[in-house]
Amino acid sequence: MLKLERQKVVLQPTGQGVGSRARFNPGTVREGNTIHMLFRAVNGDISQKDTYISEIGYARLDLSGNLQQVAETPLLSPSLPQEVRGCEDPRIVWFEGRYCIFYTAYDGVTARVAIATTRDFAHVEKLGVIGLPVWDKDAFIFPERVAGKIAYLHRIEPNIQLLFVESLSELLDTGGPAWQGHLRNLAADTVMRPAFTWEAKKIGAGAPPIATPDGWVLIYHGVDQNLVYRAGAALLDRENPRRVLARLPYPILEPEEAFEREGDVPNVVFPEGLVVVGETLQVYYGAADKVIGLATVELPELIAELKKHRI
Ligand code: BMA
Repeated sequence: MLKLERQKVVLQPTGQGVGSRARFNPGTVREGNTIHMLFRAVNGDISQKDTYISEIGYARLDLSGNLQQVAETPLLSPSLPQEVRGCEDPRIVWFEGRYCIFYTAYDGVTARVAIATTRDFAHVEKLGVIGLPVWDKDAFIFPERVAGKIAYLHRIEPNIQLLFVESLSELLDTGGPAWQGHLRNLAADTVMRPAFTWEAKKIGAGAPPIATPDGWVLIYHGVDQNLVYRAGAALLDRENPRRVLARLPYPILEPEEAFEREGDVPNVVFPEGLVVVGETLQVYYGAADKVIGLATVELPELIAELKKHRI
């Protein structure tokens, strides 16, 4: 079995600044020799639900995952009615000239997907919230068009679905034909369903996938019936990513270390950011809803292992 190799805790709360009590679930993107990271940041106490509201903070790392800077103010904070209870779980994609940020907008009742864009991680524009009447999260677009279209992966529990659209505005228009057709054909548009005991309750994608000649490498999370969160890996067809080419039957990372087992929510590893450095795949993940860890694997080894588990 192939497992991710833990490297270190890269970011944790210090009692001060953005995310003074919890810094977790990081989206990442590489720009040259810099890694931009956005993370879920909480200043409140999880035992007092009315103070437990997330914002999204920014940090910069070098290519070894060493922290260079944490911004003093959050990049995204609740301002829309759909996110009064928090902006959570950011994923970042460089797409057609700017960074697109996909995050969870939570109003205390329903979690939805919101989109924002930035060029510099200092100024940000909120494009809006995808207004489905159901709980929907764990979403992002692929980093490049697939067969000319924007490929959008999301999770209406307990499965992972994929929608093709022409534009981000079409993605925000849930009343439009693309979304309406998708909702009518949700079963056919489903990419992955829980298949193994360790992911029996629900699965959700993870991090925007990495393009390789063998297909898209997707890292996702699986939740078991005891609410333990683990990380899994799959390979999706390059031209038709609704087709799963391979999927590992076992998790590649699971809560084992103290910082993954104990925190605000126990027994959680929650990958949201991938960075490729040479042949190494870096996986950035939230641990126990408290801190951020880095684990790695050699990309050729992961692909070779995936190929042993073709579907
Ligand atoms: C999910 C999200 C994540 C969190 C996980 C475990 O539903 O809220 O932000 O890490 O639960 O608590």
